[in-house]
Amino acid sequence: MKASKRWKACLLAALGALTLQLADVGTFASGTAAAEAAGTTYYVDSVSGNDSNSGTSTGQPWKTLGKISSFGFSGQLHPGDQVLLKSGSVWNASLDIAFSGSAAGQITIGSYGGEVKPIINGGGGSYAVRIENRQYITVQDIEITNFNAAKPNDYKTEFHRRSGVWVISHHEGPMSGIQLKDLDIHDVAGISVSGEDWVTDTDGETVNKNHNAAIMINAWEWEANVPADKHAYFKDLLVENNHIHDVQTIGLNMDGFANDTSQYHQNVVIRGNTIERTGSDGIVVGVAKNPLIENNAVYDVAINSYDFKWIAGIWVWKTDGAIFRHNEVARVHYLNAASTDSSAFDTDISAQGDHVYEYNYSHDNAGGFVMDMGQLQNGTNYYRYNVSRNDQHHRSSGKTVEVHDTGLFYNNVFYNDNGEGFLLSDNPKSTYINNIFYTSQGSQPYPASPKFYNNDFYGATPPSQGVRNLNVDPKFVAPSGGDGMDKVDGFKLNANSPLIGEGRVIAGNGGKDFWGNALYTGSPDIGMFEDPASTKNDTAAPSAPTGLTAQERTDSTLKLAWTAAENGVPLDADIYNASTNEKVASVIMANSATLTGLTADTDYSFYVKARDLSGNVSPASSTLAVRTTSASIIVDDADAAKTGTWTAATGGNANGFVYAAKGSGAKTIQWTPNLTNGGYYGVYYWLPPRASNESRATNAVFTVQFAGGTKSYTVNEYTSATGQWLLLGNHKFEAGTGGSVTLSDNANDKVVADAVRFQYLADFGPESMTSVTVTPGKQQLKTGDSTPLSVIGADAAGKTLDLKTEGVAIAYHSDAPTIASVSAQGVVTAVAAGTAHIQAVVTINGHDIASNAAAIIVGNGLTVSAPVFTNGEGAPITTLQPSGIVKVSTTIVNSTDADQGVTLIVGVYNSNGLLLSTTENANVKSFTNRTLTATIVLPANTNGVSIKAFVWDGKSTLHPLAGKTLFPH
Ligand SMILES: [Ca+2]
Ligand SMILES: [Ca+2]
Ligand SMILES: [Ca+2]
Repeated sequence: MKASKRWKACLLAALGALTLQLADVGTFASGTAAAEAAGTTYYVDSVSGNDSNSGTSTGQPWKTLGKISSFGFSGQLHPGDQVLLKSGSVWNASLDIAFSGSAAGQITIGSYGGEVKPIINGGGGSYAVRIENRQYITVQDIEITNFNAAKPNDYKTEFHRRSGVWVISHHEGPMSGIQLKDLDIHDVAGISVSGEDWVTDTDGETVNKNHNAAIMINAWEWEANVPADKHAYFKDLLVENNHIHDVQTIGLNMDGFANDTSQYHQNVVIRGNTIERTGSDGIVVGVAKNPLIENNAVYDVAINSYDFKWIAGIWVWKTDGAIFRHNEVARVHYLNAASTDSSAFDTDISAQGDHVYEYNYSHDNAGGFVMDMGQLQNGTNYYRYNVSRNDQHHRSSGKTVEVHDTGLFYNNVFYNDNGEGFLLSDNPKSTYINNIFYTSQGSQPYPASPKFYNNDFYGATPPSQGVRNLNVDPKFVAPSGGDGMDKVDGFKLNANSPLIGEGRVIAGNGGKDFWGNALYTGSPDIGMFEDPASTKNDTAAPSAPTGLTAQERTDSTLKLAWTAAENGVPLDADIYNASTNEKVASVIMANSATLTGLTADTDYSFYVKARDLSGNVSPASSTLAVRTTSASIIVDDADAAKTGTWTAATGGNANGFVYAAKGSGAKTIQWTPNLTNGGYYGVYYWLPPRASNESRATNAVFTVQFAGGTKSYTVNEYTSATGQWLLLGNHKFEAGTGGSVTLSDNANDKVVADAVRFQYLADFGPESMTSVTVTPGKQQLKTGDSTPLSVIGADAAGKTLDLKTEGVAIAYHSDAPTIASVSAQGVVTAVAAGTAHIQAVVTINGHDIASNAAAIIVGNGLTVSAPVFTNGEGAPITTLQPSGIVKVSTTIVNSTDADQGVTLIVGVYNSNGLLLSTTENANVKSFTNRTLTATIVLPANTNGVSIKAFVWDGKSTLHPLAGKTLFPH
């Protein structure tokens, strides 16, 4: 018996459970600037200025950017000073900001003399404006470009490291107080064509697209031993109200190198920027602690590239917490399956802590609303009060929501009226509450693993595995589309919406809806709108839960079950330890919970209180007294009886383990427990981890001697060996030493022997079973596929047991073996097209129990006809007309819906084989023939242009269509 384990409550409800640890959004300083210091103002005029002037009046302006740099570099600019560039001036030069303000005051570079911003054309160098190892600098109200006017398209054929504003820090300690505001940055012709591929630029440096941005913020270190106070990062950095457009680069990219979060960028605010028509990503923030990214509008991301990869609208990596709010992201582009990503938002690699996405408007993005990399440590991605409108799922995974991290989605609107529907990741760590899913795709398939509570699924059948998911018209005010946050107003609910007052209380919810209405008015509403005028309110507490019982007991766990409902809906519940009145577990909308970490052979008592959707708490249930079972009994190899010589090895479960070379049965080891009480036990074997070069038997035979018989289990000690308890089977034993487990050296290679564990299961075993079910009850296979079936027994109370692991006889029968055959072990093989049924007959206590007949539908998979090319009127075409319309049609025969998600993709290529554009068609999801048609608009110049059609089966690689695939040919 283990000494008192830590009291831990683990939640496991019949329908899934969740601990709601909701993000509490902190308040952020707004890119804190230095204190205001009175300073001198200098003026610069590219037309009438003269560097010999004093610069201190509009009548005595300087002329060049070089004068600013040299004047500042020689220490003549001071905190509080301003250097203003005259409206209408143009400099074909770069500006090096070689000076710093201080905590006493910023040095500001700005403009004067009119509304038109002065222009700095960088001319194709690595930057137009650079701030290197400087701080307390504000740059504002300037128009900035950076391209080579003599070769404006050189970015297509050459590689240049080019940014508009380049802020760098290296080896000089943290740099504070950089502010970039109201800049107009465009025509920055950097590297956008190579995705994440590394290329050698014109200076011989190895770079990729991530080194180029309209605003590039770098912290670098290239030496191993940097003094502690010299690590490079930024503090109090503000990028606000800039207009970045028509660039061949990322819009804004902030990177860094630190691994220690104390050297992450701090107090970073990216606010109010408009970013349009970029070469790759919109906004990327890396290596930052709690960056705030708010009120930005990002449109047509990556439209200026023809070879991008892994891009997204706004995303973060290696962040320790982040907030994205009130941002609009629209039309993030996508080229083909290789370009992937293309989502609006992304929590990317090496992130940790809570990331909050709230009040954002995502629409018409090719790769969907959001993705993550499944690497988030010690945190949750929270998505609340956002809208995703007509986001698509053109990415390698084919998902609108591509998530692997722990994520909680609540009170969002997913709206789709373009027939694409939503495809959500089948992620068991995702929970959806109070969301509206509105789709025109009637056969919407929702995944099985996420937890769905109290959402509205309109336009398609709600997922069956959820709890209280509605299927009603939400009655939006007037959902429309288009750019601008005001276009979201149509997703408010009409006063007669059936979703008002039907939501579920969420604690720590941020306090307001998308429009700033307080949470909650009366009972919560479903969706992103909390109607401030609603009067619907539930203030009545539910009745006390009834029927509290211990459904399952082990030596360390108890599964409690009860009944508590309001209007037929299971309620939230809190489980209390009755002797301390401490809350030990909570569940969402479920009537059971499994408590873990308990002590064996110990008395406990519990009561339960229920909470309704509005948070009203019931009286306590009656108290349940319950005792955990005896501890499991472990017999180590050291205590087992051996014949022959076994060799000792270190490691394993306890006191090392032993092994024997392959033999013919002369060497045996027998583990014999001394059981204090009779009954059913789970018999487990500890398989020590296998060294990578170690050979082991794949057919070690373990024989269990139980009350009334023996059963042998073949264990693959080679491939299964990661160091874990493996269940051999559940068997009945008498009290005492009559039972045992035996292993011999009669195997195909070395056998290893460590510990055996007997886990008491109480009075529960095969003879309790009254019904048998073969699962899955229906499945579709392609000819040649093989798949194992499960055989599950259930007793009258609904407790289940996997009978394939029991010592019971199971006979399988196929009613059409020429279509689907079944082996003695219950493995089905699809032989030919058609439908067969498989039944299992289980013999228990001398009588037979027959299972359901599981349907096996066998098909031949996918066949595709040759494509037909016609013009807009349906007539066959022989030439490609400039700007003409081409329709491409093909017929798909999809013999099983295991191939669902078949897509026709048509690409237009130039004479060099470069993809100019693609068009995709909706999916095929039926068994029958289906014609797909894609419409292409040709470019104005069709010299050398060709069209190629593909079929994407949603699973592996692109399949070119059979037959005539290229036009012209
Ligand atoms: Ca309400
Ligand atoms: Ca109530
Ligand atoms: Ca051992």
